Order: sequence, then structure tokens, then C-alpha cells
Amino acid sequence: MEYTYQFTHAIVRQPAKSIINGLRAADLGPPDYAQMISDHEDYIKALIVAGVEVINLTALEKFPDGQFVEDTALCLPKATVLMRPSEPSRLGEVNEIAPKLRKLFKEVFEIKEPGNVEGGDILVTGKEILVGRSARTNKSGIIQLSEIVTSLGHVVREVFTPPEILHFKTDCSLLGPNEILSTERLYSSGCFDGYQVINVADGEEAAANVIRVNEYVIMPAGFPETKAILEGYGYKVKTINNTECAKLDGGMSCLSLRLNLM
Ligand code: CIR
Repeated sequence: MEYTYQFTHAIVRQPAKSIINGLRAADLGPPDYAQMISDHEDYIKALIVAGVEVINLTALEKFPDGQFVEDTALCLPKATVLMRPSEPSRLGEVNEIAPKLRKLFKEVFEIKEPGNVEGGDILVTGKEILVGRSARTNKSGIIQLSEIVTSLGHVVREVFTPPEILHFKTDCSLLGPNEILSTERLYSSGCFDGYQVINVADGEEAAANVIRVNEYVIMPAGFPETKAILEGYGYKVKTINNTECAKLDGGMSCLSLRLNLM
């Protein structure tokens, strides 16, 4: 199913200066805002090179983590599902992006209380939608999401996000309908049985969060072995500096919502 990596549009949001107050699991120092803006520009350019129209939303100072738009919605070809982030500081981000999504999609669904799902825990493959239960995504959220997407003809399989990582997709990405990039620790949990899996190089676990957009794989810079592995498989790779977003546990997928509006 091509919509899993073929996209016509991407929604991004400019980083807010309040990002210094963004959520993070470990204190790796404050992000450098100027560097983050420059990385964000490179990210947008890479998306354009990959062939999508980029919708760039304005920064939200009220929501420090607002640039991580992936967590606010799941965009399928014919419908979108508004997520319900579990962190109180992020809940309001959904209302900020919802009007834009309502203009783009005829069918809009919502995860409701007491459900929590964040887009970072969802991996859409060619045959199913994997949803990782995590500190951010709960049982009620997964049940609701499953009911919604089943009505749209998709199948949900619940998987577990390893406790040491933020989101399921922190450790994996889709490369093709049946091809997955993963860390060894996630791969060995068996959740990708039946898929063709490429593992990131040892010590390059932070390279597992990439995005496949049309003919390109957009990945964080600084992981030469994994880049070489992907190129060895014939993928066209583009790298983006991610040092600043990484301080906030953010990676390539969190920075956009990829849409197929054909
Ligand atoms: C957070 O903790 O929610 C943000 N600092 C990072 C969100 C990253 N999102 C993602 O991986 N989808």
C-alpha cells in the first residue's frame, strides 16, 4: 500500500522559543534555538526535494513541544484521527492543529478521554497499523483507535514500546510496505515477525527514527554506519542535523505529519 510512504503534503510547525521548556527524559542541556531553526529549514527543504508540498504552521509559544506535530494526529488517505497526548502540557496542541486538518480531511475522528495516544507510538505499514502501548499511549486510546481505523478498513495490532524509550517509533521506522528499520532491542522483541527488517548499526540506536518520503529516506546526521547500510540497500538517503531536537527526545518523524491527499 503506497500511502504508507508516498506523500503529497507534509505539515510542520516552526519551533517556538519556549522549546527550552520542552519535555525531555534526561537533561542534556538547553537546545540552541538558532541551530534548531536552521535544522528545521533543512528538514523542510528535504521534504520539498522529496516531492511534497510543505504546510508550515506558525510557532506556538504556549506549547513548547508544539513543533512535534506528529503526536497530534494520525493521517490516513481518507481520514484523520486527532490524538490525545497524555502530557498536560501537550494536550492543547491538538486543538491548535485541528482546524487545519478539518480543512484537509472530510472525515475527522477523535481519541476521547480517558484515552491517550500519541502519533509517535503509531507505525503504519503496508498491512497493518502497529500501536505501541507506552507511558504516553494507553489501553483505552488503543481500543478507540482500533475501532476507528477498523471502520476505515485498517487493522490495528497492539505492540509494546520498550520502557526505556519514549515512543514506539523512537526505535523503528517504515522503509517500505514490508520493510522496517529497527534497533536490535526492538527487533528482538519479535514485533516485526513477517517483515523484512534492517537493524541500525550497533551504537547508532538514535538513527532508527527516520522517515521514508517518496523516493527518499530522511535521517538524522551523525550515523555513518546506518547511512551506509541503508545506501547499500539502495535507499536514497538525506541527512539532517538533529542534535537540538534530540535534547528534547525528538527525531525525524515527530517533526511532521505526512499526508497523501491524492
Ligand atoms: C515530548 O516529550 O513529548 C517531546 N519533547 C518529544 C516528542 C517526540 N515525538 C515523537 O517522537 N513523535
